[in-house]
Amino acid sequence: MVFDILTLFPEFFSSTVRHGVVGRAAASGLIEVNARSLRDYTEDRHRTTDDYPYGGGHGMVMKVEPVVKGIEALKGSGGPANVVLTTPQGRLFSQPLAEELASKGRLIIVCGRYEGYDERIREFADYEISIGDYVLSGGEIPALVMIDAVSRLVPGVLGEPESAKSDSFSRGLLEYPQYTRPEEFRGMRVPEVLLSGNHAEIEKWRRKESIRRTCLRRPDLLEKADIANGDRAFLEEMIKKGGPGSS
Ligand code: 4H7
Repeated sequence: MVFDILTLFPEFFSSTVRHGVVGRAAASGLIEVNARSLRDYTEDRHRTTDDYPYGGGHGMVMKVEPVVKGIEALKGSGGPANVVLTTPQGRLFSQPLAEELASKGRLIIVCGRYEGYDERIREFADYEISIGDYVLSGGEIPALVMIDAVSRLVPGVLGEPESAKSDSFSRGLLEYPQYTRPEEFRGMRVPEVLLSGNHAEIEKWRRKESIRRTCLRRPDLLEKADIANGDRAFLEEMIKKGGPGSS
């Protein structure tokens, strides 16, 4: 999977690509992250990437030529690529969208800055994506979010293919509670079932806790979640009994 980033701040990306899961994926060649400066695609002496808005108003607008020249230069080398614009006006990023992007093989991600894009830039994009309903000062953090979420889905990046599948949002449910040593901390004990060594019971407990937690914190997720028949009975029981915490 190749990520080509067009940004005013290429240094933003260098440390991410050296750490953790994404870092190891890059080191082993499973992913590649290339950050290019938009200034490389300017042609004026001052390497200008912004300009005043037509019609007036405050702030500056990202110029069309450097972005489009950058996209075209990158498209002209390497394999076919899909172009992603980071923008608060885009489609909301989600696990299914991460899966779709992971199937593309190569993404060119444009990081917006200033007060936004010259509208004509949108013509050159396949996707406009927002990572959530809040305002950021640039598209670099959204790009990093997408790189992380998409890289995890590239075969071989997480040990076994199972690890990505069992991840919380992949099944549409929140994760079950986890514990590690010690068995007791300030009077708070690890649930007995987790110490029992009974793997079938542990599995059942985890599924139930996953559903309980989702019901309690993100009931909106339950409509789309893939819940097996046996678990559906538990969910119904929990709703009847007056909601989470009662079973
Ligand atoms: C493109 C267009 C993404 C990029 C406008 C980017 C939030 C998100 C940006 C803007 C982003 C997200 C310019 C809008 C500055 C906000 C104060 C960069 N913010 N900006 N304005 N939710 N900002 O994905």
